[in-house]
Amino acid sequence: MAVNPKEEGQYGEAARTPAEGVHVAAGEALATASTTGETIPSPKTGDGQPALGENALNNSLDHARSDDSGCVLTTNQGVPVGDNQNSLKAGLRGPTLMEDFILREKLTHFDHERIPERVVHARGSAAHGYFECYKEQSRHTRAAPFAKAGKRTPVFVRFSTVAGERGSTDTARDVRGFAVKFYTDEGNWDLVGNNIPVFFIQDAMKFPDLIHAVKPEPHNGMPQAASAHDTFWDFASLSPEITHMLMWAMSDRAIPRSFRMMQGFGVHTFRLVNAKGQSVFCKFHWSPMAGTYSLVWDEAVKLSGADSDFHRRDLWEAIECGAYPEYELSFQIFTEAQAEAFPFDVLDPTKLIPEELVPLVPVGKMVLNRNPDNFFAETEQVAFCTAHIVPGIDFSNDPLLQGRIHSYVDTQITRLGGANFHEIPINSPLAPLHNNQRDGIHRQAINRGRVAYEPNSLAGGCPFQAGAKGFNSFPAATEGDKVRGKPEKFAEHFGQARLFWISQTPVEQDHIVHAFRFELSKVQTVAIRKRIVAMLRNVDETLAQRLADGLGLALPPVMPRASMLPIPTYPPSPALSLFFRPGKTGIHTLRVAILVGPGSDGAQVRNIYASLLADGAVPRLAGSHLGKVDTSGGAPLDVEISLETGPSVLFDAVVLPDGQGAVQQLGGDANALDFLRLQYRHCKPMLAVGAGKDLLDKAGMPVTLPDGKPDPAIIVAPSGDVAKAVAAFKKALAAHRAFARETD
Ligand code: HDD
Repeated sequence: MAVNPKEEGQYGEAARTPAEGVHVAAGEALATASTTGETIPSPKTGDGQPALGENALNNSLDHARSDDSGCVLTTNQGVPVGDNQNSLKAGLRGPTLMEDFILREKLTHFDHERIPERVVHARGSAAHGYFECYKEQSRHTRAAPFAKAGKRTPVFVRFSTVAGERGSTDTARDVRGFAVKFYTDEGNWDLVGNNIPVFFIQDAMKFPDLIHAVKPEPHNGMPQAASAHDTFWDFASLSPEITHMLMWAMSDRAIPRSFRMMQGFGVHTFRLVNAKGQSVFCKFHWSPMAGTYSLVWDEAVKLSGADSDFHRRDLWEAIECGAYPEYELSFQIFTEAQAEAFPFDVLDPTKLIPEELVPLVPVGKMVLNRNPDNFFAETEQVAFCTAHIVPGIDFSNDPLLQGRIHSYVDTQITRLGGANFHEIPINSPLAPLHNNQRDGIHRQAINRGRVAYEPNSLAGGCPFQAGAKGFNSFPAATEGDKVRGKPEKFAEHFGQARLFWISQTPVEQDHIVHAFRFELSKVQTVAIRKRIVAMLRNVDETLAQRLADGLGLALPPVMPRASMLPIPTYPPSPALSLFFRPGKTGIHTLRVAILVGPGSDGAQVRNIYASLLADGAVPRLAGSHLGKVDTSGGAPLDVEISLETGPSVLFDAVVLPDGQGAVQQLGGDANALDFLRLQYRHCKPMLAVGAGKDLLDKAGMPVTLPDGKPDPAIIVAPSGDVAKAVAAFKKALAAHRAFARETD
């Protein structure tokens, strides 16, 4: 049975539904309580369930979908193939014949299966969904997605890491891409953003240098998916404009717990333009309903070994089980006159606009409700381009954005093999497409008629210009000489880096210091380490001193500043802390291991399991090995995950139920003891019932904080009625971690 009752309709006609038993939806296991034997309805986030078939993009892709059920194997020419096991030979032991067109077609196609990976953001995961407008925004923009309250626009979203190659790990310290393609009534709009609101550099001219520095070093191809190497920090230490971004990249923002738990930002200042042609500036912000949460560094490193697809799997499974990721879109609107008064330049992408200065106005939400059918056809071939804007949106003069307008279309020509990449189904607009562009490699459209030019009389002047109804660039005034240079405010690099630092909680500050220390300890050239510390002295002396101590360096002289302007001072911005946006979805989708063994209290385990499941969490029975274990009461339990394959980092929390026998077995299992130590070290909630507490003792886990106060996320309860303890555990789980315990 499909877990998501709406899912059937999303895949077109019933005929395409795989036969019973052929296919098990990934979420099915998730919603089936194997211990109770009951099927629990899938957990849902929010109320944004689309009606069947409502996702307009779904229908538009139908013509390209292919399903082989019940079909005969054919060549690419549709010729039925009699034997797909043996090539054609001259005699059983003889040479293969040239005429074997079936073998040759098969091998030729295989030989050309790969396309170049993206030069950056090569590794990514994507999903379909829709954007729903809360309230029409015609005062500011005529863009179609914001035309009416309740209006839904189909979207395709790809999340990515920047530096790693296509097969690299998900949990590298890196910026995450957050690219959204809106299939609007007036053409495709791509909002190609990141999970961090600022960028490394100020001008597109520097982008190839930045990427050459951060990618694996060219002589030996190392390291993979990591900025912790000399070339990156060499570039960074000589580019003070990077300072603000470094603060974000060294924070836990760069190791999100999930794509579902990170913000997204358009980064640049854009323009909104209304139907009267009036314009305001705007920054775009996505905020996840599940809250902003991150991994801790040691966990991220270990996750790379335990499951290098951690984020991809998390996104896929959440959607399969109907816990649709949701993000709220907000505008941050300001006028040119306001912008003039800011102590920074709004065209400088290394600067953000504090929310306290210009508040966020929520305008709608995005719901991701369908996984792609085919990774290559959709996730790999999707082409995002900042040049793809629609009437109602326009560019600013941000020099980074201006360069991007060129680069994205350009790169697709190599990556997707020509100028017709817009005809690949995932890239095709839902809006009608009519122009006089013709031919080119892999052209799909069969354009009729003899007219492919404009003006014409032979085709009645069609297709005709849309005039005022079409896209018309906002007539922004320009002035000045042709010049290679930067405005003065661009040269001030430290005010907002300091703002970020002072807006972090002490835990977040600690993590930033540790991340700098880790990265620079990997750097071999001492002069580079010193330059970074010298640079950070412009941000905060304590930060620089702590880093110098961590690297065993004497504090170097402060790095001279490029600008003579005073460093602007900002009041702390609470919104810049990760903890500012707690989740609204409770314990939904959080993974809890219940460690069981022979003699576990079966009834208690079943109760806890069902209670967690009822609130949308994902409980799992974990044990020394797979198979059934006898319980102290009731039917045996089925161990779903062995501790060997399901280490601590794959779980958000742990439950140790009562049962002396289980404690005995697990207490002698190094995997179980490691599991507990890492849960503890990574500050995760723990519930120990009855004898379960003995296991904590065996692993050497204190249940109090270093100052003697009780650990808020270690709940110890006597056996018997555990309802109160489970409630306290759920509360701790909803908060994700208890950093008060942190020992690192
Ligand atoms: Fe970029 C991909 C985001 C600056 C050139 N970029 C790419 C993707 C994201 C971003 C999310 C992956 C899209 C996908 O999933 O397919 N890039 C950003 C942001 C930037 C930024 C938020 C700064 C604010 N990028 C940037 C500059 C340039 C590029 C300055 C070049 C001048 N980016 C590219 C690219 C990529 C790309 C080379 C690689 C693959 C692709 O475009 O389709 O053209």
